[in-house]
Amino acid sequence: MSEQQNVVVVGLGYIGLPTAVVLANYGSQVIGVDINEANVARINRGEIPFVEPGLEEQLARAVAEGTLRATTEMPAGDAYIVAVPTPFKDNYEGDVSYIRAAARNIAPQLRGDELIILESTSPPQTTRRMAEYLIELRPDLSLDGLEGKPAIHVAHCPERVLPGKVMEELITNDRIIGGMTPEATRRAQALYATFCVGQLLPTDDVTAEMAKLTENSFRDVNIAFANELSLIADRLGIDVWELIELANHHPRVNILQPGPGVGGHCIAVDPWFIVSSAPEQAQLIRTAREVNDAKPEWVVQKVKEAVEDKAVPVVAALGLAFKPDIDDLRESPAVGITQALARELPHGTVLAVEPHVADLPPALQGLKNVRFTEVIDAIKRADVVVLLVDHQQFTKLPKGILDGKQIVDTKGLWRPTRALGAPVTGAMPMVTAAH
Ligand code: SAJ
Repeated sequence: MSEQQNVVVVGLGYIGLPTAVVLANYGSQVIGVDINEANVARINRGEIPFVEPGLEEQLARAVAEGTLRATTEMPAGDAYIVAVPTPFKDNYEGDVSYIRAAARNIAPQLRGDELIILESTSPPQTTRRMAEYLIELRPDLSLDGLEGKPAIHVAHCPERVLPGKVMEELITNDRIIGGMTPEATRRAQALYATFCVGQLLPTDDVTAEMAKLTENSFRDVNIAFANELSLIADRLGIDVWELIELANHHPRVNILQPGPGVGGHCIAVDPWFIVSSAPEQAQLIRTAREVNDAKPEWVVQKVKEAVEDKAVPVVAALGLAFKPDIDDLRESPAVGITQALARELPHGTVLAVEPHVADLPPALQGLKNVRFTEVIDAIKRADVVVLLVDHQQFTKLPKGILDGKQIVDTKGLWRPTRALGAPVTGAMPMVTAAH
């Protein structure tokens, strides 16, 4: 693949940096661009600005071999990969301002014949709008090579890697390659083929955008189903985890797990891009988002009910991360629940436990009645223990430590196990008086 040796990666975050590193180690000459000067300096020293297994060694190698360098100034290149954030605005529409800013910086560098790939998860038709914006800024170029104007080749190739396994999944995952033209698809396939051993599935740009959003919406809708079941089961006084386990014995049923809500920066965000692009049609996807977003408040109410008779309640909130066994607290329902408990129980104390971080996150710092506490100490002091994340650590508690405590177990981690098929011995409501 000689025609695209100079690759510019725009945005050196959780996706852009690993992508730049992998490209550099698989034969491309890569320049990474980011507005964060401190991170650019760090990367040029071979140091990573965030934790991702395997990234540091590979970055150090690319920097040492001179195949990757970082800068704050947009250079010229044969191919550009845009991997900038696409958050959502207050009205749930996708905020594409970082993509437009990237396009504004790329436009003056173009000579014609470049490949420009958008990797950021984006609302449908964003790639198209980015391409039109580039042509607006550079009317001497075109998207089709007609009228004697040199063409630029634009594609959407969404990232689908799982945080924590990025370096592996970048190489092994299949990829969707959505070119605006067959030539753009062909060139993007050739670029990803330099490092990706998965299938490179050709399609158009809008289908590629929707495929990424659809994957995360599928998961969101299925988690919402589990979360709704947890509310129904609680009302009926049955154990939702047993219910799901039994239903999943059906050969065509595979229900996900309920929890305190859906966190992270993908699944709780991406479905809104579909909803805002087709609000009348996206009924189920919207409702699923609402069901999942309402779950934290339901958990807060359960804790409040459990401490009703306590003049000065002490609540141990176990876990702050957005999923088990990681240190990532972004968009975590556990943080929101802990914050709400502190607000709604001003006369009480919330003992926040998170074994994967060194201190309380900014959202909880400065709250007078929240204390960052070690797990055993927190449980011993608490009237109510609310389990928010099913970290490994919380499965290995000393025997009897939960005796006499009120428990709100949002992950079913401490439910008494009952052999399937054994007679039902009693309902296991969400809140129990003792364990
Ligand atoms: N969750 C549940 N119940 C479940 C499964 C998950 O409540 O049965 C919760 C988790 O606790 C967490 C949230 O959902 O709060 C999301 O976690 P996750 O592990 O489902 O997904 P993410 O956000 O870490 O990564 C997802 C992945 N997408 C899919 O699995 C379809 C990943 O492959 C994507 O690359 C990533 O989003 C992304 O960047 O879009």
